[in-house]
Amino acid sequence: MATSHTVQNPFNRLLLTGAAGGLGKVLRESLKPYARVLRLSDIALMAPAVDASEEIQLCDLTDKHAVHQLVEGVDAILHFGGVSVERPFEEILGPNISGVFHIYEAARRHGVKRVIFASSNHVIGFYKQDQTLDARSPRRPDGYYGLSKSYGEDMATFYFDRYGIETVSIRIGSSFPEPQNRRMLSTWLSFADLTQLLERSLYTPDVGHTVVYGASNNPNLWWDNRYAAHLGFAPKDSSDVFRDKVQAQPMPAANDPSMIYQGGAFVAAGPFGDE
Ligand code: NAI
Ligand code: 15L
Repeated sequence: MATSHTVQNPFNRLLLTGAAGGLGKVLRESLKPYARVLRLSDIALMAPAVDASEEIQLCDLTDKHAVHQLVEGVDAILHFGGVSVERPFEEILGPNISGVFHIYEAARRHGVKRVIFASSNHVIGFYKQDQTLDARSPRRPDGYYGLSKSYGEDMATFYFDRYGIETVSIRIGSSFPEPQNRRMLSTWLSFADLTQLLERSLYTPDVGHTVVYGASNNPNLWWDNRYAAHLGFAPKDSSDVFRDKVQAQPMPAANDPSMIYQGGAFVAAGPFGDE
């Protein structure tokens, strides 16, 4: 993705967790204009820093002390690290639940005023695909992963109410190079639109705790961003250009969860631990 444009007020130092992951690798490039220094962190190894504009700091989100060291000296946090799919509760607990607590506690102790939280559509995954939701629709998590993101959103509300730390929680739909199936024709978020949404989330003043759905300008959207209008997010891409390619795939059965629920196959994962 092109990153050549100049930003008037880049942050001095931004922290990106999950930097070795699928989105992390993309954001490592696309966030460059927004910070003099991008601190890149993950539990997994990643490519070394290219120059002084990057800092690599390996960190396990379950390690409170390490997270406190990680957050020192940053102006804002883009929290993308953690388990990103449905897994047994015990695997999610440390990285996603303790991890998000460690991030907010470290933000409080180091005076960081803004967090961008990579939440997920799986906080509302049990709604049917013919329903339109906004940020005030009651959450209906579709598994332990969705529950952990729901908890992260509550953590964000608490840290704003109690300590004034602002958050934009982005309920990302499906952010991949292309929509991979029929469901993603509704949920797809292009990398360029994700970057625009992060830019708006970093620079918009007085966001409190804002919840925004992260989807491109797709036909047949299930999500209404009326309560995040102050962000000024205006997605430019659309899944429509991939429609023919996706619709050439075999049609799933009518009772397949991917055809019924907003969370798709996640609603049918598990139970775990019965084997
Ligand atoms: P990913 O699984 O590729 O990246 C997540 C990264 O977190 C990995 O590099 C992993 O090593 C790291 N991580 C896991 N446990 C950790 C720990 N204990 N300590 C430190 N780092 C740890 O996922 P992806 O697709 O890049 O997603 C990034 C974020 O966005 C995740 O939080 C995910 O839940 C969220 N998201 C992504 C969506 C998408 O469509 N890609 C949709 C909705 C939410
Ligand atoms: C997510 O939350 C996952 O992190 C991602 O891998 C996709 O499964 C996405 O949701 C989705 O719902 O398509």
